[in-house]
Amino acid sequence: MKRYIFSTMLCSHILILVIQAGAQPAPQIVNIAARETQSLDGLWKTIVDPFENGYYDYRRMPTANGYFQDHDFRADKTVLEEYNFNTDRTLRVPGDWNTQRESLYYYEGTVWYRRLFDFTPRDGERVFLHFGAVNYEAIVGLNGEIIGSHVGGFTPFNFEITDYLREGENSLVVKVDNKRLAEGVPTLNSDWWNYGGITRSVNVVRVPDTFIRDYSVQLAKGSTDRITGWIRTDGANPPSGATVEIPGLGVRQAVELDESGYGAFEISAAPSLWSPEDPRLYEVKITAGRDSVEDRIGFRTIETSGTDILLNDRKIFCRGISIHEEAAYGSSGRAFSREQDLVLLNWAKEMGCNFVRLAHYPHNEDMVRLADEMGLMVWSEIPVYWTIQWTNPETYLNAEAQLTDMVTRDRNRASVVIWSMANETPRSPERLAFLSRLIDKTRAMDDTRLISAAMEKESAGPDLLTVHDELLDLVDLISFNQYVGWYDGSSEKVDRVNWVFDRDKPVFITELGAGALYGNHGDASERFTEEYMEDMYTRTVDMLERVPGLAGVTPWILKDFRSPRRQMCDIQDDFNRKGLISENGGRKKAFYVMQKWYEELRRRYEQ
Ligand code: GCB
Repeated sequence: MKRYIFSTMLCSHILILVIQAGAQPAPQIVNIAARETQSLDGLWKTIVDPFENGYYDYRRMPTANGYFQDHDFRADKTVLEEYNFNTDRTLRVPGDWNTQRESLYYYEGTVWYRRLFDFTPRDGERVFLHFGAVNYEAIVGLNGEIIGSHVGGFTPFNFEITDYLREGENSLVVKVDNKRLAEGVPTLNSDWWNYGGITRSVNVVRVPDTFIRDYSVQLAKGSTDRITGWIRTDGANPPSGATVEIPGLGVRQAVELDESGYGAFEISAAPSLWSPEDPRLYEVKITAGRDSVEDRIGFRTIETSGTDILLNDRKIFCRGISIHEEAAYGSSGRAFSREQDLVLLNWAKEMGCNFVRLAHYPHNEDMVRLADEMGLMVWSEIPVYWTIQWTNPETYLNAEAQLTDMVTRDRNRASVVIWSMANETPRSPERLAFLSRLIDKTRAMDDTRLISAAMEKESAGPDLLTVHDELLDLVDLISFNQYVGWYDGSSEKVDRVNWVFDRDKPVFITELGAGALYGNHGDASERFTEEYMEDMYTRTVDMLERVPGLAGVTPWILKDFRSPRRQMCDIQDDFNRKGLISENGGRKKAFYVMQKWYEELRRRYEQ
């Protein structure tokens, strides 16, 4: 690829062409943890740049001639030059900037990050730069040259940097911009904190010239004794064959690769099936030419039959909870480590869950891998939330890219049983067309999991509720959010409400809840007290027992989480208070209502 100097502002129109002409990330390399990596986590130097002094992107600052608006800013040297990074102001990577520096608490804009690192090239190797996630837009420069850009705050991306690296010291600069955009995914409006920053780990990844980039290993749809999958290598002259080994099953299978480096396989094997009670994972080793990669994979089936969800052919009830990817204790903030994830998932376990809804975007990879190990089924979703620009082709491509990256990263995780397309999106023909395309795309990538979306309820008569949504014909579940007893009437209404559905599919309530400040006590009729929340949940449990075909529920939400929409002083203080647990670990009374009900359900279903 032809290169242009990142820092030469006079060439900025060329630079913009480079970005627009698709300095896109390379196809995603899966299972980075199993690779030889050099971690770039740690303290990075930073410059906060709300006016975009360092770099103007004319797509956001259009002028008549398409050049920069204010020529005063066109210095020869930009913030990309070393002397401007002569600062002690650092931010930790991974991490959001909002909870690391007080002045950035509400900040939405650009922060430049720089990190120096030493590198020693080796023959026969290719090198990639892998980001777990950057929210929202990242433009990446290495040694003064742009290597590419990425949009979307919750999915991994990687660039090949083999030809950009220098022996010795290298300078990596990332422009991170978390400004909300009307055409973005999510769009301007949401109910969670727009944490900016390099929010997940950054790694330099070394792989052989031709390497295993991606693979799928899972039970064939509907089968418990056939493992199917494929392997995809990347690089010139791929080997003609690969091997899949699963020592725990005595499997060693040769796989033929075609000229493009792709090969599919099918293996007869009868693994012990993964389930919440017995989350069995098998060591899997894939070898192709000089490359090999190891993973731990579980095998299970997931299907529906009428109103039942069947895991390994057995009817289950999904005792779930919704979770935002936010750390408990301390300054809260975006969760990024296994330890932080473990706190959240252990709380879900303590409540009696066998299922988690990872809302409202793909969480970090550790979360899903831990769910695999701990026996928690996962609902995974992309941030197509509320009112996306349904007719904007760029918005569609953005959503599809996030979906594709989520499925690519997690398709080998047994815990993930549901891919969800959207949350509470108002009905319209344009939205239906948009979501249908996403559904088709998902089924083409993975026909083994259930597909859904969190829809909205509607009235079907006095105190009678239902879901009427054209999407119901395309998805596997009747899944929807409902807040009877909170946004819809007060607690007494819960007792009166009944539900009716006109589809023979499992019903899944993806949200319900009420807000309470932990430690705020009062009468059960007083909103935001623990007593109101407890009473509302107690009545809701009775209502749930009346919902025909109910196969799962994920109340909103495990932990109080930050949201700029939540401004009630001394109660909310920037936190959505619907958590069953406070941000510092206080179990609210309603937590025990759910725990008790889930224990009953567990016994009932003997899970
Ligand atoms: C919803 C949204 C969720 C909000 C929640 C609330 O329906 O899906 O993102 O946080 O309600 O608390 O209002």
